[in-house]
Amino acid sequence: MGYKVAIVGATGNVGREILSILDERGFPADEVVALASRRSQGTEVSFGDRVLKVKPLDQYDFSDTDICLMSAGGAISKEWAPKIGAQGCVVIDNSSAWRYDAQVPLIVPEVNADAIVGCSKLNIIANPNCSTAQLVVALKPLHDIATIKRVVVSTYQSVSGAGKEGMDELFTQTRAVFVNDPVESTKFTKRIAFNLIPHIDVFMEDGYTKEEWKVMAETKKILDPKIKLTCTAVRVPVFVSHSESVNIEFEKPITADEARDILREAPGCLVIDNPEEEQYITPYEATGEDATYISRIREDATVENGLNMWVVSDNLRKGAALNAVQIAEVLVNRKLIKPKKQAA
Ligand code: 11C
Repeated sequence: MGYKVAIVGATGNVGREILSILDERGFPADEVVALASRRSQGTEVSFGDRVLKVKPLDQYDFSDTDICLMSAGGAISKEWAPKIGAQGCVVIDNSSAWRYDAQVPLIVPEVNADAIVGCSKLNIIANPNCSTAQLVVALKPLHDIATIKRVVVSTYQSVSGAGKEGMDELFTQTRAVFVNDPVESTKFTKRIAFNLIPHIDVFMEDGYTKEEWKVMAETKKILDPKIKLTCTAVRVPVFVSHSESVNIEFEKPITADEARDILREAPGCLVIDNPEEEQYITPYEATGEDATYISRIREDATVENGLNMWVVSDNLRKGAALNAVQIAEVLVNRKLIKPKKQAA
């Protein structure tokens, strides 16, 4: 007997990706239900070779559903995740609504799967921000060996991080430039086509953006609160996959060769690093893939025990949908959840 799984936000970029990853990985689901707002009722979404008709969230009874994968924005999660959790259904939430709640585990399975145990009384598990997920997958194996003191990260984030509207705006603006039409910005604060924008999410009082704050706060919660981290987050005219330039200072010595060897063996990581043969990864190449790619590993001679590296991953997969499905797999594989139908 398998699990009953609901996807909230099934019509969005991440919801559709969750459906395709559940199918690709053969998740042990007997039934998969696609949910969204009433506006999307009746819309059809693909699940493998099947077509699911989207049902309205507010008319759905979660009492016989085991796992709810949620990706419908913070306001929906804030309101619905506790109600769904109270019906005995474990919510894996992709929004930022619950990530910083001390009662809610924030999980990247390659890094802190053990933190799921005794998951919150709320029955909510949070999925991190996309830029954090790929970063901690690459940092964790190095932290285990040489203890990270400080990280300086600059992100190059694709427009799909801002949803379908972000992708549409890059496409429309690019076409407008070619046909000499006026270029209008509605989703982003400035033009994104043939440009980049050092502003993702709102500005905070200290001058950082909320996106930058998220990377700092989440890395500490997932990996180690002692790590000092500073971030500059930049939107770039790329459709899918986020890239990061990462400068790390360690407590103990570590060479670029040692880091390469460690990362080659690390879960979720794929090292492509032979610049002489032009072997390094770009966001275009990482799209549709599951790995966190690491390239350009080199020593930083300006500090003691310093390394630089380039980290790229598909933000809709490892940064969102794949990580959420991997959390569900941990629940199943570690027998932390039993199908309700079997339990009855
Ligand atoms: C972006 N990282 O690229 C954001 C999207 O907290 O889950 C994901 C926001 C979040 O715009």
